[in-house]
Amino acid sequence: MREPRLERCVRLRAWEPAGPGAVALELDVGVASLAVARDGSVRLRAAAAPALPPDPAEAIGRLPWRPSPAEPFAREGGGFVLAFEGAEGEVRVEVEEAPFGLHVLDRAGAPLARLEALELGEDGAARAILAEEPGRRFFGFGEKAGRLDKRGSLLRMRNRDANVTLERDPLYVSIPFFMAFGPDSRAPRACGVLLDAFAPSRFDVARSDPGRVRLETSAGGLDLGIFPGPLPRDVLRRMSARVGRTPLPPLWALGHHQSRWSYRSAEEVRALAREIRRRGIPTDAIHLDIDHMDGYRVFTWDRRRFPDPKQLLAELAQQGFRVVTIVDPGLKVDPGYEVFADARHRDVLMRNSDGSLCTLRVWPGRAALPDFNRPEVRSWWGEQHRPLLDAGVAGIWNDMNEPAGWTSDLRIGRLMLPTRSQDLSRAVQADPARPERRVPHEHVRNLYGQQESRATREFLESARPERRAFVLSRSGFAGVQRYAALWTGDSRSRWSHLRLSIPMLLNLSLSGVAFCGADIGGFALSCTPELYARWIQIGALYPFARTHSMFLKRRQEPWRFGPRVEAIARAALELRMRLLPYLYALFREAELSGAPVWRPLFFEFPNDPASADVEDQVMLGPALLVAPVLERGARERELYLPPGTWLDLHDDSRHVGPKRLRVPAPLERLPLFARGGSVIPTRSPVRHAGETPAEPLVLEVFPGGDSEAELYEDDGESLAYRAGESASTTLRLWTRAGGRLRLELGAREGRHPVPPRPARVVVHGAPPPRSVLLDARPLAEGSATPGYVAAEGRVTIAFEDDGRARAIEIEPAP
Ligand code: MIG
Repeated sequence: MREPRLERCVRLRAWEPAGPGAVALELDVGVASLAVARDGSVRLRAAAAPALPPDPAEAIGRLPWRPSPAEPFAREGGGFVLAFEGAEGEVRVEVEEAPFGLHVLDRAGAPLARLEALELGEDGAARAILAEEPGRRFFGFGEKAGRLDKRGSLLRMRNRDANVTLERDPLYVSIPFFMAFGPDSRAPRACGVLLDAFAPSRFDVARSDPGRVRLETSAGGLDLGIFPGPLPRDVLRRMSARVGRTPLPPLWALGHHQSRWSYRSAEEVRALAREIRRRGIPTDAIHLDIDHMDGYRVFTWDRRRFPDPKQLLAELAQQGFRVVTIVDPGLKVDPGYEVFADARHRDVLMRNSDGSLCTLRVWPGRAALPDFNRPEVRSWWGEQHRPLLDAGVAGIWNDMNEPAGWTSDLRIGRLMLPTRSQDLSRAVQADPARPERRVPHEHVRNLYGQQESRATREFLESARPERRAFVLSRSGFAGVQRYAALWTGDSRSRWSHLRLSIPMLLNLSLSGVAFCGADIGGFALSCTPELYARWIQIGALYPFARTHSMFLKRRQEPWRFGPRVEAIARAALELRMRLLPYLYALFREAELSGAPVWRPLFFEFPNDPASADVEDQVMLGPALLVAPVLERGARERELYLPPGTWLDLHDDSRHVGPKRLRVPAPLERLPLFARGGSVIPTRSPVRHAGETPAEPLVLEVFPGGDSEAELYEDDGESLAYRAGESASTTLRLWTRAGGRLRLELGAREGRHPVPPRPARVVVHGAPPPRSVLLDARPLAEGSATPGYVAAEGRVTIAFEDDGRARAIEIEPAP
C-alpha cells in the first residue's frame, strides 16, 4: 500500500438531516454522512469529493440498513448530536464542529468509540484515528496469526497466498473488523469497529501510539461501522446484522472431512472409503483436490483416473460419504477447453487496462480469471458447476481465490516453483456498485474470493433448492460467512502451527466466521504421530473439522500413525459425533444471533479480567471448556478455569474457579471441562452424520448452577427449517445446594416430526440419591424404562421422549 496523500478534516462546515436517522455533513475536506440504525449501530461514510461515491453495500452482500427514527439536534458551541434509544439498542453520537470529531457513547455516557481525527485524500484514500484507553484489548481482524489480543500490532489487509508461512501478515482473508474490549472489569464494555473497505487497508493497533488506533484504506473512501456492546455477543449480533451470518450448515458438513492433495484416482478413493469404514473412523466427506481434473481444467474430470464419477459418487453415497471437489478460479487458456472458450466468447474474464486478457500462471499453466464483481459473471460461473452436481458432488471447495498465481514457474512432475511472483497491477475489474465501470483490480482485490464463493453458493441454492449448500473458501472479506466456511490455508505440520490455530480461529470466530477450521495434522511437511494425535484431539472440535495434507509427505489418514494414534483419532472424532446435537444447536444460534461456535474465554466470562488473557483455551459454546495440549512431549497441561463450578469430563471431579490448575494429559487425553449448571445434548456416536444413532438423545447434566439451553433438531439437509420444519426443546436446569436438582424439558415446538425415542439423562458428579422423580412420580431403581441407576458418581435416568414436557427431580440422600 503506497502512502496516500491525505488532508485532515479540521472543520464541520454544515450539516442537515438526510432522512430517518441520518445526517449529511459538509466538511472542509469533503463530504460525509452519519447514520444510526435501529439496533444502535452507527455508520459514517466520508470522501474527499463533492458527493459520496455510490454505496456498494448492497452489491457486496450487506444486509439492508435499518434506519432509526433519530433526529439530530444542535449542540451548544457547534456540532450536533444524533441519539437513539429503542428496543433493539441505543447509542448517542456527539459530533464536534472544530476540530471535527465524533464521540460514540452508550446511554449511560460510557464511551464506546471516539473518532479523534479524519483524514481524506484523492483516489478515495482515508484515515480514521480512534482515541483509545490504556488497557483496552483488540480482537478479531479476521484471519491473523500471532497473539489473540492484537494491541501493539500493525496489520495489513490484502488477500494473499501465504504459501506455508502463516506467521506472516497479511494472509488469505481480510476482515477489517475488530472488537475493542475492556478495560473496566466491573462493567464489561465491548464495541465493534468495521472499516468496510475492500481496497487494501491497514490497522495500526495502538502500535505507533499506545493511545490510538489508526485505520487506513487506500481507495473507496471511508465507510466506518461502529457496533455497540456492552457484551461481546451484543457486538457480534449487531455486526452480523450488517454483514450477514453463517447459515446453518447441512448436518453432514459438521462431520469429519478427509482430504489430501490428492486422492488421485477412483480406485484410491474407493480404497480410502473402505478403509475409513473398516476402521470405524467417523467421517462424512471426502475431498478431491486438483488431481481429479483433466490437466487442472476446472469442472472437468481426468477420465483415465476417474472414468465414471457418477458411479463412484453413488457408491460412496451408499457408504454415507459426500464428496467435495476443489474449484479454482483460474481457467486454463486453451481454446479447446470448453469452459474457457465460452468464457472468452461471453467476455466474462478480467482484462488489463489496455483491453488485453489478464492472465496468470496457476496449476493449469496460463490461466484467465473471471470477474466475479459482475452479476452476470457470477451466474455464468455458477452454471459451470452443473456437471459436478450431476455427478453427485455435494460441496465445493474454492482454493487459490485471493487470487493466487504467479508469472512464471519451473515444473518437475507435480512439483512447481514460482520463479516470478504475481503481477496483476494492470488488471481491471468491475466496480461492484457500478458494474459497467472498471476500477483497478487492486481496489477490489479483497472481494475476489468472496464473490467467487457467493456465485457458487447462489448457484448451489438455486440448482438444488431442497438442499443446504456447502462451500469452503480460502479467501474472503467481511461477511464471507454468508457464502462459505473458511479454512486457514497452508500450514506446516509443526507444533507452532498447531498452537497458532487456536487464537487464529478464535479471532476469525470473533470476526463473524463461525464455520472455520485449520487443516488437521498440518498441510506441508511430515506430521509425527504425537503431533497428529494432539492435532486431531483439538481439531475434532474445530467448528470445521478436516484432515488435509500435501503430497510429498507422510500420509495423513488417521490410521497412518500406528494403532495407538488411530485409536486416539477415532475417540476424538467419536466425541465430535457425540456432541453433534450440541454443535448443531450452536450453529443454529450462530445463524440467529451471530454468536460464534468457538469462543474465547472472555466471551463467556466478560466480567473476569483473567479470562481475557487466555489464548490457548477455547469455550465450545457456553458449556464446554477445552484446553488442548500444544507442546511436544507434554503429559500434563496447566490451565485456567474462570469463576464458577467446573467438572472434569474425564472423571467428573469438581473444581471451583477462578483457579489455575495442572491436569494430567497422557497422550490419550484432551483436557475438557463442563461448566457447572449446564445441560449438553448428545447422542451415541455414529460413523457419519446421516446414520441413525443407537441412542438418539442423551442429556449430559453437570450440576453446579442454573441454565437454559435449547435442543435444536431438523432434517439436517433441507431449508425447510426456515419455514418452521424444525423441532426445539427448551432444557432448563436448576441445581441447589446439597445435590437437589430439577431438569425440565419443555414441550417440543415446531413441525419437524421426531418419533418417540428412548432418552437418557446422565447427571454427573451425583451421589446415590434418596429419590428420583419423573413428572412428580418416583422412579424405581433398575434398568427398566422409566427408571434410574446410580453408579460411580452418576445418576442415569432412562425414559421415553415423546415430545411432551417432562420434569426430572433428584432428591439427595440426607
Ligand atoms: O498451490 O490444490 O491451500 O489446500 O491442497 C497449492 C492444492 C494449491 C493450496 C491449498 C491446499 C491445496 C493445494 N493448493
